[in-house]
Amino acid sequence: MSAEQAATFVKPGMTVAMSGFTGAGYPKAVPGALAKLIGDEHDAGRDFKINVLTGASTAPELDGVLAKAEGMNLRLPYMSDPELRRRINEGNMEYMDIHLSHVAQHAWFGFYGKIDLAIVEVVGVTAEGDLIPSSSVGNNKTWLEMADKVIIEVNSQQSAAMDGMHDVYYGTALPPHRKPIDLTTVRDRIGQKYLNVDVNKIVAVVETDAPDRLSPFAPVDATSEKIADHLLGFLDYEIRAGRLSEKLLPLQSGVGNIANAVLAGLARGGYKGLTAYTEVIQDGMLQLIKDGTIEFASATSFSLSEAGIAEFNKNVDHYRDRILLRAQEISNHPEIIRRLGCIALNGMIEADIYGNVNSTNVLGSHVMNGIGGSGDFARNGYLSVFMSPSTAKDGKISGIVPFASHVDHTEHDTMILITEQGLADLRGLSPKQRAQMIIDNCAHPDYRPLLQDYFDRARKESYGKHTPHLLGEALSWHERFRTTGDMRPAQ
Ligand code: 0RQ
Repeated sequence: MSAEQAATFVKPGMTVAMSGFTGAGYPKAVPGALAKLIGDEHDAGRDFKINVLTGASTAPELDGVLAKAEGMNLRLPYMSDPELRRRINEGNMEYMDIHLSHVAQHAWFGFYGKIDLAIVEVVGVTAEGDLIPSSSVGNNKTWLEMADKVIIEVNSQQSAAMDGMHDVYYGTALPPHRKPIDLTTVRDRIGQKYLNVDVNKIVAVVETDAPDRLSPFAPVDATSEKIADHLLGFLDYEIRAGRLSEKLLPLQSGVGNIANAVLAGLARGGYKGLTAYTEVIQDGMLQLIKDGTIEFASATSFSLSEAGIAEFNKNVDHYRDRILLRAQEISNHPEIIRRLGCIALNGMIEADIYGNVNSTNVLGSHVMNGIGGSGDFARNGYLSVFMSPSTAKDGKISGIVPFASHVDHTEHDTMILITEQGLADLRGLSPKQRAQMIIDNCAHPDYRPLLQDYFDRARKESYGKHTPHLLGEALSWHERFRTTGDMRPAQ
């Protein structure tokens, strides 16, 4: 049926679970028709808002249109749409930022209530009535199982050659009946190619022919290149120290320009035969798979630019043997991440002198995208690395601050911090040793003396001397930025 007809199955107050992960595999047509319907209802003076659950971020055709229509009461988990971000930060709707590995199980635990409807994009439907997953798997298995009703969008623009690239695991259970997940290498297939669906729940099938959101990346700049070089130097050091082999351990790479640039940098490192156990395959990773730097990658979605999609479609047979897409509860599963010993590489907004990392909230209050899977990997990885330029907004903001204005990853989860200034290896160090290393190696020269001054005074005047802080001053840099537009004090 048409998207307009299908959208009429959505009623005010419903919890609607949709496909989509980092701009891939989200429904392209029904959300737009729904936004129109919501707009019409609002014009007629009637309230119409829904709760929207997804895998991760989607695109303007989903988050953007529903945000513009003021159609969402609650949204979870990770998002990156500017319209949606604006409304969340204006305080006009609720947003819950949740570890991506938690979403499916929390839904099963009943933490989000009943799921009324699932809207899921697929590449096709098999003769047996199974669904061929699209460019992301995300939480689709859970949404199809839990929802009362299901709308399927069949997108003919998604490459049919993706058939067979998915591994959907149906072995998860609820505590106390859980069993170990038998995945011991990144290549292991533990599930099935297709998603199951109870056909009796399907109320609509909508055909679409539209591309995924195309994710352009900033060209690799000198700052990102320096960050990548510090990381490469560190990996080399670890190999020489005998803590890593030349094949490293499975890489996880976060989203964003820095992460993409770091992956491109790995190609320069001369590695061959690496593996990835990650969430997202960005352009940088596709390139590494193409040139043999990475020989196998497991993820839950693609997030490619136009050029990346063209490259994938051109050489799909090459990629099909080297990529598996899994449900996000498996791609991000703590048990597996710890077993495989992933090297977690994620971006950050700021870190404090002790290594607490803020990935999500600018000035402690304005959410950027959400924690995504960074926490799943940072807590459980063999190594957890956080990277960022040492300053933001033309030097007016320091990426290294006395006290993080919001904490997503505690000091206990941060092993390595990298800025273009250098790398701080925090393993085996006490808080005061960590602070000195972060100030010396990662802070920008404009801010280094200020941080040193704060730390020196804190060591003398702090209430306790284990993690010295001047509480009245700890967030003063953020406050100064708010009032003067610059974290640096006026000269
Ligand atoms: O904003 O474009 O308006 O200038 O943040 O910053 O330096 O381009 O870095 O693209 O790597 O993103 C943490 C957001 C970094 C990302 C974050 C501003 C900066 C710019 C982007 P502008 P950069 P990146 C797996 C892992 C959490 C989720 C995650 C992220 C914009 O890495 O979302 O890791 N991580 N998931 O100017 C104010 C600061 C700032 C700042 C940067 N201190 N204050 N603004 N910015 N630092 C994938 C998934 O989970 C799906």
